[in-house]
Amino acid sequence: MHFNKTVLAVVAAACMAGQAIAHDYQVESLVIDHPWARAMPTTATTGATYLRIDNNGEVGDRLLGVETPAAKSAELHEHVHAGGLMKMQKAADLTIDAGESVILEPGGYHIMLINLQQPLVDGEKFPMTLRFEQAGTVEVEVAVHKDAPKPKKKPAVEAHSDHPQ
Ligand SMILES: [Cu+2]
Repeated sequence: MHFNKTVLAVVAAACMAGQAIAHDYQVESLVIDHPWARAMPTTATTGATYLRIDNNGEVGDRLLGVETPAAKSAELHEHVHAGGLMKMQKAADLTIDAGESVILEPGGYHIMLINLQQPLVDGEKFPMTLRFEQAGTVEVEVAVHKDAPKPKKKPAVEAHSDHPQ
């Protein structure tokens, strides 16, 4: 009796936590986790979207293109250090190797929204379509936040990049 109650309480807590953070999408062997964009002043014409892609498959994939009704165009950008300055530039595509993860985050890769068609308001969402070479297309909902969400704990595979072997 007492044991059952405890188990139920743990399960309930896990479900609630899952609902609060569940915001991921699966297409073939790719998992796209928590797409979000930073809230911008209503006068802004550009914005940036971030997300994480896990490739749980046996073959690598590439993000080839992005489209969203929220902007006239969406480009994959990367930040590079040039002459002591940080600047961003268009990246041709994004490779997600088999068993690896790629994180688009502030200061790194991001999806640049150019000529916003609607303001990016904190708490709102907009759809975005990602086109992958292998997995095809997937539509995700991008959540608009004022601040970067706390990163989830990283899976063990990412530790491998620290050990070139
Ligand atoms: Cu950019």
